[in-house]
Amino acid sequence: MSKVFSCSEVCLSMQVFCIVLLNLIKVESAFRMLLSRLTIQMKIKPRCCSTNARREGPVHLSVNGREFQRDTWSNVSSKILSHLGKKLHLQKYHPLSLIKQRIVNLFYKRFVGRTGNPIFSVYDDLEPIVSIKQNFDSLLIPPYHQSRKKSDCYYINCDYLLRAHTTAHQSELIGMGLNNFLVIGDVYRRDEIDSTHYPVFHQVDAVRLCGKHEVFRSIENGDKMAVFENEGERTAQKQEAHTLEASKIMEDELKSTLIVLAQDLFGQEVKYRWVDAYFPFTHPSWELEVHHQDKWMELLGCGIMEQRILQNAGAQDRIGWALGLGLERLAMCLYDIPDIRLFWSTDSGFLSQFENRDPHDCIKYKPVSIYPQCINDISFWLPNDGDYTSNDFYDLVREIGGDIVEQISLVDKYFHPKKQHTSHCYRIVYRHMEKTLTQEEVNTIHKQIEKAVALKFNVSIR
Ligand code: FA5
Ligand code: MG
Repeated sequence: MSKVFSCSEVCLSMQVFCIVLLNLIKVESAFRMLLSRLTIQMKIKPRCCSTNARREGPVHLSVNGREFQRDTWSNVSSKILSHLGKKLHLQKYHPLSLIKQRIVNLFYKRFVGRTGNPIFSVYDDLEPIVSIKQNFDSLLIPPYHQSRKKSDCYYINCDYLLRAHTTAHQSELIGMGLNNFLVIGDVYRRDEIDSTHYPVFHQVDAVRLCGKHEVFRSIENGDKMAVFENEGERTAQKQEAHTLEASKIMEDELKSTLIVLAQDLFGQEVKYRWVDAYFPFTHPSWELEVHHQDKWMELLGCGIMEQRILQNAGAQDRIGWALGLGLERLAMCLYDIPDIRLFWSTDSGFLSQFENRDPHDCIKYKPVSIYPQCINDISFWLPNDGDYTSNDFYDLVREIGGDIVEQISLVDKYFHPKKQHTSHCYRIVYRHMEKTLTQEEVNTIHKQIEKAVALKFNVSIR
C-alpha cells in the first residue's frame, strides 16, 4: 500500500531537502575557492629562486639582528657568520686598519678640491648583507656567470648573500649622487684554503666619476673636446659610448694614481706591470701586478666603468674609473705576515707588534711562539724625583727577562690624593719560543724583576 503524505509532512521534507542542498552548494564553493588558491600559489615561483627553492616550514636565519627565510640557496654556516661583526679594518692598530689608513691618506692627498679639501669620501661600515641586485645585477654580471654560483658565494637565501666584493655598493652610491668615493669592508667567498686564502678577507674599492670639464681640465682647447660619441665602436681600447681621448685620459689618471700607490707602499723602486683583464663592470680592464720576493703578485683589478652602469644610476653625463684591491695580500707582503689566518688572531703576541704604530712605519712581523703565554702583573709607587718614565721600566724588564718577555703594557695608573703619590701597574706577558714555560720558572724571573725594580728606582712593590 502506498503511503500518503500529509501536506505538512511534504512541506517539512521540502525544507530539509533545501537546507541540505544549500549546505552542499556552500561546501562545494568553499572547496573550489581552496582549490583555486592552491593553484595560484603553485603557479607563482619565488622571484629569483629555482622551482622548489623555498624549503618547507618556517625555518629562519638570524643575521646581524635581521631575520631571513632559509631556502635551498642558504649555505652560510654559523662559523662564517661569526666573522660578521669583527670589522678588523676598523680596529685601531690592526695591520689591516694601518694599511687601510695609508690608502685613504693617499687618496685624500692626491685628490683635493678648489679649497684644498679631500674630495673622496670613505664608506667603511656598510652592511655586508647585500642583495643579488647589488652584488651582481647592478654590475651587469651575466645571469649564469661563475661568480654567482652557490659554490662560490655565501648565500643567506635566494635573494641575499654576504657581499663577494666591495664593488657591490658602487651603483647605489653613484645613485645617491656621489662622484668620488672609497668603499672598504669585509668580503666573503667560498674558496680554497691555504696560507693565502681565507673565506673572509677585506677589500678597498675606489670610484671616480668626471664630467667633461674635469676630464679635459689640463688640455688646451679642452672645452672643444667631447667625452661621448654617437655610433662609436667598442674596441680593445674603449667603449662604444666614449671618445678615445676621454677614455685614454681617464686611463692615464687611473694608472698614474695606482703607480703612486704601489710606490708609496713598496718603495720608489718597485717593479710593476699591467696585465689586460676582464670584468663585466669595466672596459677596458687591467690588473696591476708588483714584483715582490721574486714573484709577480696581483695587487688589484681596475678599469673604465661600463657606461650602462652610470646610465642606470643616473650619472649618464659622466665617465668613470674604478678599482678594487685586497688588503690582506698587501699586508702580508708589507709586514712579512706568513699566514692569512693570523689577521684573525686575538693573541697579543701578534697584535702588540702593530700597537701604537704609524701607518707609514716600516713594520716587520716576528713569528709568535706556538707555546702558551704566562701573564704576571707588577705594581709599584713611582719614585718621587719625577724623572721616571715607563721606558725605564721596559728596559729593565728586557734586561732581566730577555727574549721570553713577549709584551709589557701599562694596565693601570692610580694617584693617591693624600700621599700625593702615583702608582703604576704593568702586565708582563712571558712566552718561550721553544718550550712551554712553567709558572714556577716565570715566577722566579718575575721575582728577579721585582727586586731589580725596587733597587734601581728605590721604590717599594705593592
Ligand atoms: C674583484 O673583486 C673586483 N670587484 C675588483 C674590481 C673593482 C675591478 C672595480 C674593477 C673595478 P678580484 O676578484 O680580482 O676582483 O679581487 C680583487 C682583489 O682582491 C685581488 O686583486 C686581490 O688583491 C684580492 N683578492 C681576491 N681574492 C682574494 C682571496 N681569496 N684572498 C685574498 N685576497 C683576494
Ligand atoms: Mg683577480
